[in-house]
Amino acid sequence: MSELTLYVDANYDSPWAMSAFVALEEKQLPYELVTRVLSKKETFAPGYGARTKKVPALRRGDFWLAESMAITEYLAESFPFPKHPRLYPENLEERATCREVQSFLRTDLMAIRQERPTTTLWFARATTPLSAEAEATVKRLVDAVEPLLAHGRPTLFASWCIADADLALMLQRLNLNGTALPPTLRAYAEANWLRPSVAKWNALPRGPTPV
Ligand SMILES: N[C@@H](CCC(=O)N[C@@H](CS)C(=O)NCC(=O)O)C(=O)O
Repeated sequence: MSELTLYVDANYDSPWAMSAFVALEEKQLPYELVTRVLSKKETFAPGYGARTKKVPALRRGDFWLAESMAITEYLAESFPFPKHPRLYPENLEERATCREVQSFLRTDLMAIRQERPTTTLWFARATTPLSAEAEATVKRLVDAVEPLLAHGRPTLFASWCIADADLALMLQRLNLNGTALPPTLRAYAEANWLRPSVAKWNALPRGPTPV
């Protein structure tokens, strides 16, 4: 049995599960991927040790950890650079900004998250236009991150960090559903969608509809 087990949703459409998965892939760690069917409340079954009863959860022996940012920070500290690739920038301010972007994506932008759920990335696309509130939220997102990407690189900073995967997913909610983004943001989202760790998540076997 591998030392690390990552529990994710059986639809592979949790953005937070994707973040933890990408972190393990980027760290090049061996791990076992286990799914739970959320609609069947499988995270509430006996034996599922995550305090939050949510995915993602990381198990390392008897130690269980939920919350995607806690997981990615734990992986960063447990398997540090230079033996393992970085998840967070070396520079203090860049590292703080990486966490700022991660936190913003997790705690805000609800109108985008509700009207462009992640099922529209991996199952059927959205069929209704964005509400005025969602349009305003798109503007706030674009205004927040466009200056960070004005350099035109496919990464927020000189090297990739975990916030790149998280931000690309948020932007793809819009791009893949036909909302026009500034060209730099669109190119950034599409480049990150093809990054091997993210592409591996995208290629996981999903049924035709969510379970
Ligand atoms: N803040 C958490 C959010 C985790 C979360 O909301 N997971 C959802 C799937 S996206 C879940 O497990 N839902 C099952 C439930 O609430 O019963 C994180 O970043 O990991």
